[in-house]
Amino acid sequence: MNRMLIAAVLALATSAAMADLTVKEPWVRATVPQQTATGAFMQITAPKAARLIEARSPVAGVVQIHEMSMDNNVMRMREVSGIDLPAGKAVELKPGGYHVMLMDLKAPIAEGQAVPLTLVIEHADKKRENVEVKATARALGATGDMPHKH
Ligand SMILES: [Cu+2]
Repeated sequence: MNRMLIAAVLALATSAAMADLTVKEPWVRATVPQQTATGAFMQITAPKAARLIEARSPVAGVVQIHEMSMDNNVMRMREVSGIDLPAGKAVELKPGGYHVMLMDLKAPIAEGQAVPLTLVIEHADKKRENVEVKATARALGATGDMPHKH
């Protein structure tokens, strides 16, 4: 990842923060040819209790909110109706846990690509807010936080 891209990601994280809610380090797992689904991960902190109820992305035909868990030593994913965001507490969407599932991908996602995501947040008063983030694609198998190598 080059420096300009990192700057762009940081700028986007800042603009998301102005929308009242913080989304840190959004990223998407890059895909290999023929792969039609992938996951998006991030850390969301809501200043007041809220709920992530929906996600959208122009790169995918279907976007769902998933939870991954171990069931008899088998990793399983299931769709959930949303993720609670307790006030002031960072909620992590990460491999092996909650994630935004991007399915029916329209094209492969290359490492370094910025993937636009819209997070639909429902506040306690039932008002909805769309939070736009750009998730950076990381190579298959990559984990951890912002890449420091290169
Ligand atoms: Cu999934």
